[in-house]
Amino acid sequence: MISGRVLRRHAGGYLVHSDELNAIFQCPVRARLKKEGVSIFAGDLVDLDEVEPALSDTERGTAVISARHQRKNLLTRPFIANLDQVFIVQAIHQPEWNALLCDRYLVQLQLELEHFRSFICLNKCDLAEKDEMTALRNIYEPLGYKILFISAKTGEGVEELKNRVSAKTSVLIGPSGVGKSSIINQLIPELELKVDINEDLLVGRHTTTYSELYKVPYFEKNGPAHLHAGWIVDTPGFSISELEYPEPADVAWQFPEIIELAPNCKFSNCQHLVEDGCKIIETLDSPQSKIAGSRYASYCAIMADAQAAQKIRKETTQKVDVGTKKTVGGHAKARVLPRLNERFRASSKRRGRQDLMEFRKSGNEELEEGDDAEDDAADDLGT
Ligand SMILES: Nc1nc2c(ncn2[C@@H]2O[C@H](COP(=O)(O)OP(=O)(O)O)[C@@H](O)[C@H]2O)c(=O)[nH]1
Ligand SMILES: [Mg+2]
Ligand SMILES: [Zn+2]
Repeated sequence: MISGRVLRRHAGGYLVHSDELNAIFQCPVRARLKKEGVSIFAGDLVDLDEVEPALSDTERGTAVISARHQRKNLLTRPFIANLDQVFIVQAIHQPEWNALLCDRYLVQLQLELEHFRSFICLNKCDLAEKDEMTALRNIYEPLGYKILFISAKTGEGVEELKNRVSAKTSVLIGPSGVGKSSIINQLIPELELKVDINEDLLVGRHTTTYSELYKVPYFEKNGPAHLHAGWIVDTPGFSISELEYPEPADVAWQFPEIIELAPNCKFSNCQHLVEDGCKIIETLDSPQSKIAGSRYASYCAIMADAQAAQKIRKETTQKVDVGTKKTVGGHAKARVLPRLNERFRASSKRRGRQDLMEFRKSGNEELEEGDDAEDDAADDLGT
């Protein structure tokens, strides 16, 4: 039995890389796993059976995925399993630095992933002034977030990035146009990812419309004596509004500088928004404040969204009580689910999927369509 790493979906199955055999296999999934509702995403580690090596260089070997290993973690936008690190990529200019987007990602990642490290990766530093970079470093590094300044154009900082991604599984996330594909091209020149083209218009091979793990070779400075492969994933850009909203009570915990001061607030359930005796609000005006204005603004914006989403969730629950329902599943396997408010619906695909999974687990019935529904959900979320 050999094991492998799922690189991406392909032709109704998956492309799986075996480190042991140093080869990529085209692998369907054993029917039993499908029945059990075991999901498989890029980055998953799997067992392979019935391994048939390729007979020539121009074709791929085949194998069958017979088991999925326990995951270390799972990113849901897009779905990628077993990440060691996430690089939040932005530019300072073109497009302009967006503090809320960065902070929103940090919150999201911290709530969603375990056992991982996040970095802020500022690309296009050839277009930025030194003091702009210093200002950002002064905000984030005291909080424990390392910033990497790089330029995919001039190559500045790329060596450090190479060192960081070696022997690890990493993903680049961030809005369109900040240079994610350009960075990966610097790391793996032979890949030639398409750059600077509206991704919506593309359906070709190397467009970022699905998640795929790419192998990053790592050469030590004094020659290619020592080879540690890393894995890196490019992602399409997406906007804040597509992220799932956290519970309001969880938000403050994701801001280290707020949590440090919160015990001094007058009320133990202080939300640090408008309350009397709030130490966070008090300190904002002081010149020694450890809380950057931009970070507090992000906190307020994320709280506002989280509260609005919570309100919608409550209303939705009530609506279900008065019987607003929809049917999913089709055929004789239909199941009634609450119909969700328009705004909440997009962010609740994951929940819908969980419902589906639970339904299958509870399952005296096989929900074959479930697999498609799940894949579609993954597709929707991944594009
Ligand atoms: N000046 C400058 N331009 C860059 C840099 N990196 C990427 N670009 C340009 O930014 C545009 C978007 O890059 P792309 O890699 O497609 O961004 P993605 O949408 O995040 O994958 C392209 O025109 C790149 O040539 C950089 O470091 N400096
Ligand atoms: Mg791209
Ligand atoms: Zn407070």
